Amino acid sequence: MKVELKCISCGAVFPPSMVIYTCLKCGSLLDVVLKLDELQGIVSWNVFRARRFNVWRYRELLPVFDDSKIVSLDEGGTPLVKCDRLAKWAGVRSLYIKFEGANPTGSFKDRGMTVGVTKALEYGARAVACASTGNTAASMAAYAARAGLKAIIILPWGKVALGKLAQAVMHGAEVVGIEGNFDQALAIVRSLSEKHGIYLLNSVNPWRLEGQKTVAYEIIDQLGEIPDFIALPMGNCGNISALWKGLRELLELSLIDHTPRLIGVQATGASPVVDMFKSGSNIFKPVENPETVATAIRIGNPVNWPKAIRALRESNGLAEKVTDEEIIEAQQMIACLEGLGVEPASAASVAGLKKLVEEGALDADSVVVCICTGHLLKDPEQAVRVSRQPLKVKAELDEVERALSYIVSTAQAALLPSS
Ligand code: AN7
Repeated sequence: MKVELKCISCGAVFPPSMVIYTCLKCGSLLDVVLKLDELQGIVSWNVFRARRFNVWRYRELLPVFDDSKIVSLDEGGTPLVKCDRLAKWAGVRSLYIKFEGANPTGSFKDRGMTVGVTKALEYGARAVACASTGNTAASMAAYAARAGLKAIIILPWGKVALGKLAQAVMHGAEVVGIEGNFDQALAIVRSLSEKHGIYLLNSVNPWRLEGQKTVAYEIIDQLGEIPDFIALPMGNCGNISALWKGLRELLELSLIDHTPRLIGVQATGASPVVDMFKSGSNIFKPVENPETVATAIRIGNPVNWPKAIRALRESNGLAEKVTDEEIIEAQQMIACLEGLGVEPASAASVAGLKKLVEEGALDADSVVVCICTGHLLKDPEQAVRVSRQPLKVKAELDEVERALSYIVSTAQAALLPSS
């Protein structure tokens, strides 16, 4: 497969053998560019669908050169769940949730890590590193363990959800918490990686996005049609960049004849990309002290903002920011109306959709896919905090009945013979 690294700003081109993360000429972001004309007529939905449903179903579109080095946990192939009751709540005709919590470590990051950690092995790295709000850390730790690589993680102390921290330490990563936020952690790990020759696995690494783009392939593959909109949360903005790249590749390969519009959602306390997009400005202003209950997207200076703005503009997309209250309400609705457990950041996609419908920015007759990026169990403390607390009573039937008096009488009406 013909592959090159190309700067998104100055167009400079570099060979895939170089271990670089940004343009050597101007410092801007890099795209992995695949020569898709060689694949015309070779790949088709039928070719893909004859294979197992995971990230590697789309092997021809994944720029890995040595199959024997692939590090996989059978990631991807996640459910696309039709959510009729939630659709009604959000105010759209048709709504699907792409449930990324079903990935091996419970988030969409696994799609990127299977490719990213494989690249680390191809390059001959001995250690990998990332800064993280939690999910990247959990995923990298697991894939590094499977690959036999050392994992180094820098995270914002006290701001990473318990489930994610549990994964990172259990998989044997070296974890350092800084007295600072994600943006500071990312700046530190970028220097650390450069100085010590440690392979960097944040989403500034363009190979990781190659794995993450498969969510675009899967949504079309599963739905069998092109949705009007795909909504997702934005943090460091790797996922929206990857999603858009995947969609453009499908278009170039004539596997779709038009692209969906993207909806990028951020939390009000961390919304630099939404603000820039809505203002129509070309000047990016980072948020100094980002804050939100959705700690996964508590990011004020997203490294991939230029790719995110490009994705939103090219797709004729929409952007919205949502409050913590709106995020929590959406999380509860997804859980109670549909039985899907997602973490707060993931619920932001649904909260943003509902808000856009209310504002009249989005046609209620639309077919929408919301990508729910991470599992409820990632942040169990938040889930307990915002939910009705369990009742504690004596171990006696009448005590339990008294506690349940309302619900027991309703259940009785439904099941007891009515004689
Ligand atoms: C559940 O783990 O940035 O816009 O360090 O965990 O691609 O950054 C996590 C991000 C959305 C945002 N949903 O994705 C990290 C990290 C969940 C997330 C995002 C994240 P990007």
